[in-house]
Amino acid sequence: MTSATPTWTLARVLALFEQPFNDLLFQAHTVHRAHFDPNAVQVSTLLSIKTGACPEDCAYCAQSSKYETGLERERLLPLDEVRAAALRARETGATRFCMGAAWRNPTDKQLDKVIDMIGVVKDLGMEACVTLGMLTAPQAKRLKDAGLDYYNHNIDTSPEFYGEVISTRRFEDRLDTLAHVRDSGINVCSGGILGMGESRQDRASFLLSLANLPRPPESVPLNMLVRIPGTPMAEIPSLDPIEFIRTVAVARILMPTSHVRLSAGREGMTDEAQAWCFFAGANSIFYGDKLLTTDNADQNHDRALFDKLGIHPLIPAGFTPDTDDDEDVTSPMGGCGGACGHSHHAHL
Ligand code: SAM
Ligand code: DTB
Ligand code: SF4
Repeated sequence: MTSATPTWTLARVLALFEQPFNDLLFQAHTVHRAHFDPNAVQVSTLLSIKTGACPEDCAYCAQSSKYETGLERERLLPLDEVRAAALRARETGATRFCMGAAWRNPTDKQLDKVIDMIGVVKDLGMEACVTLGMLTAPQAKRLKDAGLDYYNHNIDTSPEFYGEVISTRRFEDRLDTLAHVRDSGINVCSGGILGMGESRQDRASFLLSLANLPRPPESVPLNMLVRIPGTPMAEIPSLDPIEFIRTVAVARILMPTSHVRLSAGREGMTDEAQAWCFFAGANSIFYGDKLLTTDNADQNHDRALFDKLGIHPLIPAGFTPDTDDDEDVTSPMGGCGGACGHSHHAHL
């Protein structure tokens, strides 16, 4: 007998959503335990390497040039600033460093600079991720050759709701970039935003689109909309946290081996809501004071939350921080060297 992978349809995904909360969470947690250490959470830190003045019109975004959000545009960060930020991220316990640029797509010259940045992050022994907008196949290949581990490119929402959010590029354009990333051998990071006024059916269709990619993404960021004053989404009513938790659970069931990341919007979530998300199958977070342009959950608070929940950071197999050249660098053990009694696990 072969073990059948369920073929998900929109009706079946909606049926998952509509179960009683306890049934859904039990199912999701069971799937989670079958594939992951339920107490390990992957920790990434974000840096905006090129902020603002983006030509796209994503209705949620602080960085779109189409809206008056009061954000100051910045030039591409110099390499030494990137290195300093990555080092700080490593010191505080992140194992992956993600760099985002407010571009529709990078030029080849811009890519040269990003490739240097990837080299710097890899030299620090960290996993590297970038999100630069649309890519061509040769550009994806260049990033792979530079040692890039993950490329983030979100589908953002369902194909049906997409037109309400962005008009300057198509859903299919996103899929093309994801295919180039996949074909190059880079791990795919793709997810989206919840709470943009989409329906539950849209949330189901959004997750189904990710699960039905030729291969599901290795990493699935789920962002709760951060309402940015000046954008068309500034006044959207907030999504019920219970519905957000349900969405995490459905993502876990549909994509059993993907890392599901609690991304933007954690700052506005209670500890209890985050704890439920971890139970439902979320096993990655953005950690650090800032996301790209907005504040993230406080680092001390995150450390305390991990302690309260008995969660430890996941140390990836290839994580080999080379501390020789950095006098003030502590290890991903958080600097205690095991002296605090957590020697069998790293902690933040
Ligand atoms: N410019 C590139 C692009 O869009 O492909 C990369 C950076 S972009 C800021 C990365 C992702 O961040 C977006 O696709 C979106 O899912 C998420 N994001 C941006 N602004 C957000 C907000 N206000 N609230 C929640 N998520 C947001
Ligand atoms: C993703 O899905 N979320 C991150 C990352 N990918 C690049 C970005 C969140 C941005 C939140 C709004 C801001 O800080 O501007
Ligand atoms: Fe530009 Fe990315 Fe923001 Fe869209 S989400 S406006 S592409 S920076």
